[in-house]
Amino acid sequence: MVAQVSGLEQIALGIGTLGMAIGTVAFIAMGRGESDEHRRRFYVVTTLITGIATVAYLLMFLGIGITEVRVPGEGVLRIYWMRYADWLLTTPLLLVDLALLAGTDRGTIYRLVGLDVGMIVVGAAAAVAPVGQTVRLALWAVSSLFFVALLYVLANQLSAQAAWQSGEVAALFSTLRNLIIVLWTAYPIVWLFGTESTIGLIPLGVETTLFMILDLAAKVGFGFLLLRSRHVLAEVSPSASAATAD
Ligand code: RET
Repeated sequence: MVAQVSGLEQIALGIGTLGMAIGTVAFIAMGRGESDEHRRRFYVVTTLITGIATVAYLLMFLGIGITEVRVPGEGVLRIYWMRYADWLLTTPLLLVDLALLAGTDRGTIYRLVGLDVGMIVVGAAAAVAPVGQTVRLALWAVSSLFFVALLYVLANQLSAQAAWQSGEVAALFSTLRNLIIVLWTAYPIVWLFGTESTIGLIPLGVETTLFMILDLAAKVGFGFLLLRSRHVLAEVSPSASAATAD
């Protein structure tokens, strides 16, 4: 469905498209000449993240990926469902990047990705379902439970496994993990006070701008911090988790 996009929404989506595209080109350039198979995975995964987001942002900018949802008692909401398609693909990849850095085991990766997918799917349902505010808030709470469980795994299992890495790798892991904890926590807050919940303290143009800033920081900012540390990536031990695998 192609919808009219204008004003602040369009400016924010335009900046988002450009920012993601610049990040993608930069990450491709940074990854050129990287021959080590293990290190290449960081470049491939990170480039994929911003590449997918570039397409999602361009489509939203063009008015594709927007739907109108009739909410009982509230009227009609304009919902950017493309966001959730983007997040469904890219948030697991961000977690894979962090897990590769920690040198974690497969079980922990599956646990993280499972919780993440649960969080996004329930969040998407809360946004697009033609249900009233109470059900929307209940689904937001369920999605937030997945999120809290995800943060728990990040702060516990994953951090314990990263502690087996060299000092510089463990320090980069801590920086990126903290960045994720802070930035990702802002999403449910913006959502709650934005239009999807129907609380509507934050109008759609401002909400689109806030998500754009968060998305650029969580993808391009995160990617730069990770990939600029070439010598640190060279120190990552893929098997560091063997001692703690459960
Ligand atoms: C929703 C609403 C329901 C409650 C929760 C949410 C969490 C979303 C998150 C999104 C992260 C997106 C990222 C994008 C990067 O570009 C779905 C907003 C908990 C954490 C990191």
